Amino acid sequence: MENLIVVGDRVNVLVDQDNQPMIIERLPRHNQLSRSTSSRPGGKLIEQVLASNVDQVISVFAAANPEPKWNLLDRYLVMAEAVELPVWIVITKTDLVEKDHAMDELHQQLAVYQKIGYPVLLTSSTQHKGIDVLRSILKGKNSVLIGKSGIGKTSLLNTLMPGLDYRVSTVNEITGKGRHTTSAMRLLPIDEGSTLIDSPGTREFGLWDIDPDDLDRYFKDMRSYLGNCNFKLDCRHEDEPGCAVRQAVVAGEIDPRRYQSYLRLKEDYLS
Ligand SMILES: Nc1nc2c(ncn2[C@@H]2O[C@H](COP(=O)(O)OP(=O)(O)OP(=O)(O)O)[C@@H](O)[C@H]2O)c(=O)[nH]1
Ligand SMILES: [Mg+2]
Ligand SMILES: [Zn+2]
Repeated sequence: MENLIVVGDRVNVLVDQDNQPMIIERLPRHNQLSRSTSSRPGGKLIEQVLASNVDQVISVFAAANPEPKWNLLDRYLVMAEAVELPVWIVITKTDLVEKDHAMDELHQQLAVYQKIGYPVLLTSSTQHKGIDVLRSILKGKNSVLIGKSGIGKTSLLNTLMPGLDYRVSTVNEITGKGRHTTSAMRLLPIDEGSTLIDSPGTREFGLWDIDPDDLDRYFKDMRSYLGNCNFKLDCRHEDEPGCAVRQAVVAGEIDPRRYQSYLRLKEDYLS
């Protein structure tokens, strides 16, 4: 029942004689973003719709504190590809990266995604860097911020909308984790025609309703090789002879870490 109305839904409202609005109907959703979750640890997995009527996903990672988790980004990308939504990769807290070699490493990782076709934006809320570009990316669209707790999603919003002053809190110094400051999804009008949904950082991010056999298609960098394996679309891209995907990894056309990430995600499903 909790998925009946989610952030982003369009509804028809009736205003009663006390001027109280009442939802009488939810209009059909163009799309919805979901993750799988359980109501208690070890419990049955259920679908949690995070948001609906979304035009693009802004997947957010901090340059540091906490460090980016590229396998998690791969998960977000699969989720977005499965519902055919465009994704921006936004990096926050670039002011925390002081050493050149750390910046080089970040750029190296990001280049993998840029090569696949995912656009990247570097930002810093404290230095007000990248904020105007972010604003232009959001223009005229319904966007949703996705990312772990403490990576600076709400800070981005506060910087975009001075005066908003949503609550943010520091990352725990001992665990390096966020404190789950934002506790619910909320939609914010940025300007006429642009809205942004801030989300609570999720501890776990299970994929919902994705067939493990389809995972290869949702890795955009693997897609163009899929029909070329000896076993055609039946190939698992593991140890089959004549696997075009593995050949592309060996040839350096597909990033090995992305390939490992694909195998890992598939294994997560099967376990
Ligand atoms: N140095 C630096 N710190 C930042 C930046 N952006 C956010 N922070 C800090 O990071 C911490 C977490 O920021 P939040 O905006 O609360 O993170 P969040 O992603 O909204 O976290 P949840 O609501 O828990 O999901 C706060 O202490 C912020 O001040 C930045 O660009 N640079
Ligand atoms: Mg927040
Ligand atoms: Zn194959």
